[in-house]
Order: sequence, then structure tokens, then C-alpha cells
Amino acid sequence: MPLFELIRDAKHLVVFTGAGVSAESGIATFRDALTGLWERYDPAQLATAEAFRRDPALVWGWYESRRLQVLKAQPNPAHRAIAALARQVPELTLITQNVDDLHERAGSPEVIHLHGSLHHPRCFACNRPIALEPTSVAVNGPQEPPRCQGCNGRARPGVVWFGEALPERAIRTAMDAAKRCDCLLSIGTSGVVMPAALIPQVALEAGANVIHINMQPVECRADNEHSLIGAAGKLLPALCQQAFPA
Ligand code: BV8
Ligand code: ZN
Repeated sequence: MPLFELIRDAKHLVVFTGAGVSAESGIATFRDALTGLWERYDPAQLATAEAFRRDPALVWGWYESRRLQVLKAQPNPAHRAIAALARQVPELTLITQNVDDLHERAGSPEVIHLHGSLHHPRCFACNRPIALEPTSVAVNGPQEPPRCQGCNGRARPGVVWFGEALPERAIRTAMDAAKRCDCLLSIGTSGVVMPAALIPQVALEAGANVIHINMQPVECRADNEHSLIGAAGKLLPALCQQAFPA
């Protein structure tokens, strides 16, 4: 059966995205996000609470440089095709590992952020949300994080660091949807980071069709698992056009 028919006939479609879906918007994928000052760091070392404790300005500066990159970026055709799908299939659950807001800005009504967001920092000491001053000044180096009005603690990025638990509701809703769906699109993820990377597996074992869209081939272990090789911004709109001709 042609893959676009799996999307066309899906009663409940799960779309699961990684950094590859934002690559064509110019957002570096996680492992490429370390450029300039940060290029000598391993992201998995920098994206941790102890790196922040050790050097808050270095870590806060890295996230601010990424946040400003996102502010300047636009959603790409992949984000827009996903937003359109929500209006064409009976039920769609969008789950992202990304910390940008490009799905929201493309018009996706509900986005499950498994790893938090760059746009919602909070106090490292008391967890209060901390509002960010609007700024367009590019950040290319360490920057002291703002202080919490309530306890004067430092602001930390609103993301899930390595070694931190994922938001309980987000992971539970995501796993539920993976168990219930009849088709799951896994777009632009290397499937390394746990427990997010289990989601396509859960769908596959529950009998759903899983379609991977990635620049690299993804190893398929079952006949209901498929790998499409190419850029999300090209492949996804084409698939959706075949499934739901305008
Ligand atoms: C937890 C937010 C427990 C931060 C992120 C062994 C040793 C040490 C740790 C572990 C271990 N095994 C498991 C762990 C735990 C660890 C983990 O999985 N480590 C990995 C490295 C093995 N996981 C955790 O720590 C998680 N928490 O387990 O907690 C716990 C439980 C209870 C109580 C306390 C603790 C938390 C993990 C969350 C980490 N935070 N992001 C930030 O952004 O800075 S993860 C981050 O990296 C991203 O969110 C994403 O999920 C992941 C991968 O990022 P990328 O590589 O950039 O993106 P992606 O993988 O999506 O790759 C890009 C893909 O796109 C590529 O395949 C490429 O081919 C493709 N592509 C590129 N361009 C395109 C494209 N495809 C299509 N079109 C294109 N144009
Ligand atoms: Zn505080």
C-alpha cells in the first residue's frame, strides 16, 4: 500500500518530531547547536543541571543564543504541513522533542513538548516562572541569567536537561497516544534520547504503521515500519498533497 494512503486512512495519527523538522528553518540540530564559543563542548554535558551550577553564565548564554536564533527563524513547509494535517485527519496528536515554538507558530493547535521550551524560563531555586525581557541583541558568549523576583535565584532555561525527569503529563499523554494511534510519523529524529525515543517503538508494538522521515535511512525491523529518506520540508508536503489533494 502506498505510504500516503496510511496517512489518508488514519483515524488517529501521531506526529513525533525531532530537531530535523526545524533544520530547514535554520535551527541547528542539537548536536550541531554548539557553534562559536560553545563548539568545544559536548551538548549532553552542557544540557545538564550540574553544568548550569558550575557555570550559569556559560549555559544561560548558550540557551539565549539558541532562543534568539529561534526568534529570527520562521516555520518551514514541514511545520505547516503538520499544522494542516490536524485539520484533515479525525484525530492528530503532535509530540515534539524540540524546544522551539515553530509548530505553534505554524498553527498547530496543541503541541506536547517532551523536553520543555526555550521560551519559558523559571527560577532554578524556587521554580517560579521568570519573564524574559524582549531583546533582539544577539548573544555570542556567556551571559549572567536574570534573577527571580521572588527569591533572587537565577533563571534557568525551561527545558528538560539530561538526568531530569520529563514532565509527567507530557510523557504519559504521548505514550497513551502512541498506544492508541493507527499511524505514527517520526520526523527528523535520530532516536537516541530516552525515554522519548521509545515512542515510535510503542506505536509499532501496538500494531500501528510507523513512517520515519529522515535525511538518513532509519533501520526498519517490522513490515509495518517504513523509512522515507529525504528532507522533511520536501517529503512531508508531498505526502500530504497525495493523501489530501488540495
Ligand atoms: C531521564 C532539551 C531519568 C535540552 C533534550 C546512558 C548514560 C547517561 C544517560 C542515559 C543513558 N541512557 C539513557 C540515559 C538518559 C538520557 C539519555 O537518553 N541519554 C542519551 C544521550 C543516551 N535521558 C535523560 O537524561 C532524560 N531524562 O532519563 O531522566 C529520571 C527519571 C526520574 C527522575 C529523574 C531522572 C532527559 C532527556 C532530555 C534531554 N534534553 N533537549 C536542550 O535542547 O538543550 S534532548 C535533545 O537531544 C533534543 O531534545 C532531542 O531529543 C535530542 C536529540 O537532538 P538532535 O540530535 O539535534 O535531534 P535529533 O535526535 O532529533 O537528530 C536530528 C535528526 O534529524 C537526525 O537524525 C538527522 O538525520 C535528521 N535531519 C536533519 N535535517 C533533516 C533531518 N530529517 C529530515 N529533514 C531534515 N531537513
Ligand atoms: Zn525563585
